Amino acid sequence: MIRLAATPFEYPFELAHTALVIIDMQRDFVEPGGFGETLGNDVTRLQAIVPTVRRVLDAWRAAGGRVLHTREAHAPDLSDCPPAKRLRGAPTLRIGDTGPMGRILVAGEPGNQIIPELAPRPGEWVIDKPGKGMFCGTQIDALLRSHGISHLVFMGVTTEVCVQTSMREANDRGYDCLVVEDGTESYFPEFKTATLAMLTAQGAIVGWSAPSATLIAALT
Ligand code: C5J
Repeated sequence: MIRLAATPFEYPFELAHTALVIIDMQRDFVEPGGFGETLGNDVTRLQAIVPTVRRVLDAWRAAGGRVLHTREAHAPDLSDCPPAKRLRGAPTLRIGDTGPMGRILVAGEPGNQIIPELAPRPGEWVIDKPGKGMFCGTQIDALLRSHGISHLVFMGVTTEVCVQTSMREANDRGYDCLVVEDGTESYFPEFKTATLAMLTAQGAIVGWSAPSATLIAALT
């Protein structure tokens, strides 16, 4: 049992029953020319966390923990993309349009791949999800339960969209969840700060948070 110093109080977890979940560290969000930039965002903010995410991932792998990578991805025929999601707002390119990294947010396209620094290794789970939350339209819950996973440690992007939505969905399904504070980022710094506060408030109403250094020290 690892007893991690965390906010708002200690987070105890067994490595054998915990998965490290890395949300959507794909080129669509982190590199210029992808979905994130089509929405008008400065993607360099998200690039800044890559070394931290890699350090935690390395420590987790070395400790022998399970890893789940997600990608926000739609089928090439967009049959799993609600028209409301595609048509909302005024992005420079819409989901399914062709940009410099291939079709925006479409499975199999260059932009949909996880960035090379964090590339999944054989044996790690890689799940495409059509929604912001990782349980919507996926078999993730069955996968985790069949492997006895009861605890989830989250990193990835963006804090207030896919990370927060996935953590809330997981909390409602009974998983004990922690987010790595410097292993997640938003295009909007104030949204990240507010998200970490609201997830951990009211006695960990959604879950816990801790810095990467604390987690890495506990794993090694
Ligand atoms: C967004 C995500 N922000 N992965 N997706 O649209 O957070």
